Amino acid sequence: MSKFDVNKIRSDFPVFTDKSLVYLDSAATTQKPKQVIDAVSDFYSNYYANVHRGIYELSMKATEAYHSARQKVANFINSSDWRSIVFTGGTTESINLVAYSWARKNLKTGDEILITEMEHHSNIVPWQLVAKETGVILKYIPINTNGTLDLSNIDELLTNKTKLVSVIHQSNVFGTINPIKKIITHAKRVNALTFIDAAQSITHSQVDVQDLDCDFLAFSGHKMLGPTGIGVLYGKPELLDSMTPFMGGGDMINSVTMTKSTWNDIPYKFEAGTPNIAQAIGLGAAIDYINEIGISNIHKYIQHLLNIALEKLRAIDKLTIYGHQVGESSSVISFNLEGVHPHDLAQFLDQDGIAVRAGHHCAQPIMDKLGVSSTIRASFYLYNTEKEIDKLCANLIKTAKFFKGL
Ligand code: 7TS
Repeated sequence: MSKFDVNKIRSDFPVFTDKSLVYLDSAATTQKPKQVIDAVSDFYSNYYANVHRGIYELSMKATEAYHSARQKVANFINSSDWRSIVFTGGTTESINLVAYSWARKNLKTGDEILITEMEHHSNIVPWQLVAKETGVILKYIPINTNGTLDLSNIDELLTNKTKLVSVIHQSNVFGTINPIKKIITHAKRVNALTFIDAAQSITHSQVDVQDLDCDFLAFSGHKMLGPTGIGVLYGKPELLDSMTPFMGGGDMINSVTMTKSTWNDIPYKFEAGTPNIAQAIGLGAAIDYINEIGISNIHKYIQHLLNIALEKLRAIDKLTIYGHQVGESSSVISFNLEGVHPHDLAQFLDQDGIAVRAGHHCAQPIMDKLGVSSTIRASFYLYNTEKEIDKLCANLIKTAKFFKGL
């Protein structure tokens, strides 16, 4: 870990001037370094204007910065074409865009969409809505209780009726990293399109859309040090080109008459109205920050924290960890402490400044499979420390003792 200086990293995050804060909820959203906050503030303070409109310097500067952010995103996921990057409000909006602009337009009764039981609700509900409206059948790759996908029946689940396979890259509950390349290869055999939900994985792993050869991929800026309100839909340009817009309005048209309109080129066709300019610029700054440290260094550091946390948590009596038994996993640990409701436990931890999430993590099918209503979830990012893991474990032991004594 010699090249990775966590103290220097922490000093970039204004929130950590509060030394008592132990922030272990980065899977929900990450804290922001001053470089991102400053980039957003600089835009609002010094060159704020709308994009794609004015023939004046400020607007041109804003447009340039907005475009540069898009190019940074394209480079970050190794897309060779900036037109493949659609700015959205977040992963949820990216998935809904495809559900509206592609699925509702191209699928018919009896066609099938294949997802997994491991999905976040945002990769379940949009497809349920499509299924309800179109008669499409929604099928699920099952999960094992150890937090992995059960791919043993993938050949039966994929049929010539399967038109889309949409899969979470890294589970926001188990931390499991799914074998998405293998799943994409299977999907291609039946000519299904593929959609990868990279909301968790993008934060610490090299996601390469050319290597994956997926058709769509989505993620959120706020989970990777960027602002809220900005997300990305990657789509293969020819596919995006063939799709009709999700929303109508300014900026997404080529021409408008009283009777009809024609569409702008991609990606603008999918960005109706004034976009989230400041947020996109902030996302660009977040990518610069991540690149400066190096995504592989971030990954190594998170794996180091994960291994320490797993070892220490496993040593705590009556604590059940969900997942992390076989295969690849990262950054997220869900667990329960026998006899303590996760919400009570989260409140106890909060009293000592430890922020963890308690709940179903927008993944109720996983909770059903595990036979629990909720779990505690601790998630790590580049600014967390071994000391914080020690504090978490010490508090868990203290809380367990307290509840035993009741
Ligand atoms: N997909 C995954 C894998 C996620 O973890 C999340 C958010 C989303 C999609 C939705 O992202 P959004 O930015 O559009 O909301 N996950 C979580 C979480 O685990 N706790 O809070 C939000």
